[in-house]
Amino acid sequence: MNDHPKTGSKSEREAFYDKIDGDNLTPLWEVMSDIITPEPKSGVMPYLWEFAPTKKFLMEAGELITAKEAERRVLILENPGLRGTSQITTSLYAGLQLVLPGEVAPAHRHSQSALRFVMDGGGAHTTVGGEKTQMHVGDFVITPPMAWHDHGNESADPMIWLDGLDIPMLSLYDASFAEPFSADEQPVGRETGDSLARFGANMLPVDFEKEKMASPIFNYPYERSRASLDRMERQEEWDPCHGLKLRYINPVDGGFAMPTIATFLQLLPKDFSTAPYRSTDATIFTAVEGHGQSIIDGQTFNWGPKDIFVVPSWKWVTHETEKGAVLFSFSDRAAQSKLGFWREDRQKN
Ligand code: 1HN
Repeated sequence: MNDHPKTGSKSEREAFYDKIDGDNLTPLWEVMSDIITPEPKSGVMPYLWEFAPTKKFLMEAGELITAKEAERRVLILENPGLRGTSQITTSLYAGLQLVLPGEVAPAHRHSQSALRFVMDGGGAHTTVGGEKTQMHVGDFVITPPMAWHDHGNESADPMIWLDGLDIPMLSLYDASFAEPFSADEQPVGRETGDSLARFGANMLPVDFEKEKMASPIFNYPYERSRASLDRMERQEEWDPCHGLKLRYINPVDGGFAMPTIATFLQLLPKDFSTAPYRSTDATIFTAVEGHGQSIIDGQTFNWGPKDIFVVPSWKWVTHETEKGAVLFSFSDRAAQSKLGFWREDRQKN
C-alpha cells in the first residue's frame, strides 16, 4: 500500500534544480530549515577587546594617517565570526576613534545614526546640527540621521571614543546616503548646553512638536547618569538579571534616544552575580568603572575599565563583580522593539 503519490527520485529532483537554476529559481524545501530556524542561530561570536592593546594600535594609526585624511580615524571592532563585513553584530558597526590634539574630523552627514561613548582623554568636542558639545569620559553623545557633524580636539590630550552605528541596518534596506559639508567645520549657531537646557530638565518647550525620531538631547553627560545610579544604589533594590539598569531615553516621547539603537547604563553592586539572561538583541558592553567577569554562552571574559565585549543574540549571559561596576551597553533593541520581534528570556534562580 502506498499513500503517497508518485514523486521524483533524488536524482530527478537534482536535475530539476539544475534546470531551473539558470532562470534564478531555487526550491524553498531544500533551504527552509536553514532560513527559518526554531531559534536564533547567530554567526556572531562572543568576544572581548582589551582597551590597552587596542589603544596602542590606535595611537600607531595616529602616526600613519591624520583624522582629516582618514575622514574618520577609526579601528573597526570586527566580530571574529563576521570578518570582512565591518560588523560587530549582524546589525551594528562599532569602532574606536582617535582625534589627536589640534585635529579636525571634517563635517559630513549620513543617513546612519551614530553614537559616541567617550572612553579616554578629555576636552575634545563634537558639533552636531550647529551645537558644539565638550566630550568627557562616560558621556553618551548622539548623531541623528542626516545631522551635520564634525569633531575637533582643542585639548592637549588625545581623545578616544567608541562609535556605534546602524550601518548594517541601512545596508540591509539599501538606504545609505552620505555627503560632505562645504567646509571642515560647520558653523556653530547655538550655545553649548542649549539642547540639554531645553530638553534635559524634565520639561519641554511649551509648543514643541516632535518632528524627528532621534532625541533632541545629543549629549547625555556621565555625571548626571552616574548620579542617578548612585542615588538608586542606596535603595538596594536589584534586578536579578541587571542589577540597576537605566535606559537612555528621548525625553519627547520616552522612547529610546536613537531610532534604531538602544543604549543603557547599569550598575552592578558589590559582590553581585546576575541571573542568566538572554535576548534577541546582540549587545555591545563596555565597562566604565570597576572589574568583573561575564560568562557568555559558557565562555568566561574578564573585564576592566574601557574593555569592550559583545554578547550575541539569544546566548545566555551572566555578569559578576566583587567591588562593583558600571557598564554602558548598546544594541539594536530600539529597532527590534519597533518592528515587533524583540524577545528576552530570564532564567529564574
Ligand atoms: C562616521 O561618520 C563617524 O562621524 C564615525 O565620527 C565612524 C563609520 C562609518 C561611516 C561614518 C563619525 C563612521 C562614520
